[in-house]
Amino acid sequence: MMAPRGAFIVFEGLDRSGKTTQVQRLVQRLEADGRAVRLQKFPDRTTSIGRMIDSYLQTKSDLDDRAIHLLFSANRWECANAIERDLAQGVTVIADRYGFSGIAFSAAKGLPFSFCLQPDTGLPLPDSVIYLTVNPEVAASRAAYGLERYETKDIQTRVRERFDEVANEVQRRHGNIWHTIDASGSVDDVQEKVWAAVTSTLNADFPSMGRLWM
Ligand code: DGP
Repeated sequence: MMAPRGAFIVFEGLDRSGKTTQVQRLVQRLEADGRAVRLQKFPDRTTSIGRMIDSYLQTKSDLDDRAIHLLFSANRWECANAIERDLAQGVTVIADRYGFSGIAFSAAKGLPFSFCLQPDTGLPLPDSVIYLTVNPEVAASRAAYGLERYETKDIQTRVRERFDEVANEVQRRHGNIWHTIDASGSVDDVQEKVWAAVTSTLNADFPSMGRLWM
């Protein structure tokens, strides 16, 4: 008999929402539970496309808004086969960001929503999206805010508004896969909420692999 496929769980959130800490803790907890897990960070800055993105984010280079949007998407596509392969082998794949950030950040800069969706159409569809919200004042007061291109309160406020539109679009096209979690509390409190959302996904019968925006 074929092993059941792994779950694909995506984390999204504003910068400094504590997303990376939560993702690392979740991976450790799933491993302690005996699951095969792989963490996939986006942007994946290790590839040659990823290095161009890294240089852009660190404001070492400038790029047209559409060009950088397409590079972020290309960076997801170059990792898509490995994600599908792992899922098929029963590995749980956790992504720290995915195409939903791409839309929220690029739409916040003024690109049309329909343009932003297009290049990601057909990517592996997550079984669950965990979106960590935190109000922009709380985010701004957390450590190391302001080091990269998008880390200003003004941009984060606009990104937050765009994420609400993205959540609506996901609901409309893909049903109830989006979980919004308030991440203003302590790391432990947030972790418990994340764990509840993740275990409800893992315990459900997830369908065969879907395609984003299709
Ligand atoms: P991180 O490595 O998680 O700190 O994310 C890097 C930054 O890049 C963060 O400010 C969010 C932004 N970002 C992530 N994905 C995309 C994308 O697809 N498009 C755009 N424009 N920005 C993105």
